[in-house]
Amino acid sequence: MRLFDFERAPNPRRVRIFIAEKNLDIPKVAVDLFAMGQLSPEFLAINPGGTVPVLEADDGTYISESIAICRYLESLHPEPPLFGTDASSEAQIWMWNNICETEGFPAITEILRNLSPGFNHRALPGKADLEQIPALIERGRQRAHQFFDRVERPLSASPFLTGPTLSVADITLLTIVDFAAWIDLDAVAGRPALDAWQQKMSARPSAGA
Ligand SMILES: N[C@@H](CCC(=O)N[C@@H](CS)C(=O)NCC(=O)O)C(=O)O
Repeated sequence: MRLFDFERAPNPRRVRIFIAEKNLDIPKVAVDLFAMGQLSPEFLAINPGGTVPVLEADDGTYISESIAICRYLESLHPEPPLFGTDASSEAQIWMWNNICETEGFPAITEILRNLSPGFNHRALPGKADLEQIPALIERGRQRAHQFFDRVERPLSASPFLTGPTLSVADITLLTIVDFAAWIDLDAVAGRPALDAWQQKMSARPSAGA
């Protein structure tokens, strides 16, 4: 088993944190996004979407999408459970993870990719030559604040996003909160529950993975 990884990028970090919480040791293959390694013919043969992370399973199949990699590892290594233990907890975890993936991550990505000169003509991942759209920066900021406001309520009510124990949804959220700092968006300012939760999450050894 091998993980195609890039140390600086938030989605691979999600999987590395998950692996650390599971106490697993999976060899890594670095794909240098700064050198456009994700668009090399060799890597595109592995993942035509041109994104990391990708897990090469022991049966030779390739799994892209962070949540799919995490779910695969959960099946192989159920302890500690990070996808819930019954119908209700599983549903809450998938619900919040999906909210993070569809509302949180895209908001920050939208700002970064339309703001940073490094993403000029690469406004979306992949090979397409796409212009930046400056109007999406402000829209992304509004979307991001709306998202961080939304997670403040469950974090005010329980220690973790979906209840008393850590789940994959917390891992996804931590990477989004830390990713927001890349575009100078302070996610925790004025959100005391998110602030306390981020400090707690950042103190876990897995956060450094
Ligand atoms: N939905 C994918 C997103 C993967 C993704 O966007 N990865 C970024 C790094 S965080 C990437 O590889 N970007 C390549 C590019 O921008 O060309 C997942 O969950 O893993």
